[in-house]
Amino acid sequence: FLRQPATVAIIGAPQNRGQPYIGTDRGPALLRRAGVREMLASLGWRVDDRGDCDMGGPVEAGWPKNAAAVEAGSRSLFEAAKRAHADGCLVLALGGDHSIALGSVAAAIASRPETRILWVDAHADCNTPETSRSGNMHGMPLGYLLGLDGSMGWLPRLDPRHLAFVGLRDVDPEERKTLRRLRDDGAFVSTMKEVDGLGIGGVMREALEALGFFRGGHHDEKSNKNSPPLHLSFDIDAIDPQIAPATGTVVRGGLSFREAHYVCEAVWETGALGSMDIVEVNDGLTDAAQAQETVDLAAALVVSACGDVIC
Ligand code: Z70
Ligand code: MN
Ligand code: MN
Ligand code: MN
Repeated sequence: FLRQPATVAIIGAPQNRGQPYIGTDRGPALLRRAGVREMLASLGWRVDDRGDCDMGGPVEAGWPKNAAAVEAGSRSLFEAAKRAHADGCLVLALGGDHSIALGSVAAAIASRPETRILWVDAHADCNTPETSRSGNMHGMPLGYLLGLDGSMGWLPRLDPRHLAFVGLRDVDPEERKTLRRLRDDGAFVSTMKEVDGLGIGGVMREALEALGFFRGGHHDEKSNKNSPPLHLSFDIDAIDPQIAPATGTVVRGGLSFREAHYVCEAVWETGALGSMDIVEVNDGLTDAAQAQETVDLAAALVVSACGDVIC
């Protein structure tokens, strides 16, 4: 594993079937138009844009909703992302709704089983078809990946000890029970309460330490030389809706602009970033200026996680 692969592979995953709104499917195009590729290139990355995966499949009734389209789309991302990992790339998945993490996280784990997952989200996304009240599969990727539902036989299993949550604040009753069990099984679970109590610096330090990254202060990336890779799954709704309003499930009290950037900067400083998702941007739900602000922030966060440090 190259600690800082010289090539970032960009894979679009224009999925909207994991949630109720049209518009998340435009995420990859919006992020490209916002200049993600150019900004990464200006940081010194070789940018290998591998285009968009087929997220196909019709809207379907049934439970969970659109199960066939979500599973097929995630499997096509799974295959494309595995190829990019095998090529030694940093793998960047542009969503699409958060159901695409079924593919991107699975590919990271299948490629390197010790991969750690940092899940930055207002939501815990650990429902199953049984616990979900909505039937929307963007609320279930971790449920499937953790093996809480066994119906997707192609998925590798995520070990809860390899998972950390940051930014939680809108968690269903059944998910709260699941989170307590996951925490007992070694997951790092934090909410906005911990951001308030410890500051984002303290939360990220604890989260990354729990995942086995640096022990002695976060500018010491040498201490992570032999660490496993880190996958960052960033749901834009982790950020406060005053700053990132263009998303389907807005929940007040989210990360500030600076906190969101800090999360990405701390991820970069591990020296271990192997893959990243940016998901749930939807330009169809706000006015154009709000949509552009959200898109531009999403693009900036990707670049931040990929090493946009001042000095
Ligand atoms: C709720 C559900 C969710 C994202 C909303 C919401 C899930 N827990 N996930 N927005 N990204 O429907 O399962
Ligand atoms: Mn999510
Ligand atoms: Mn392990
Ligand atoms: Mn969310």
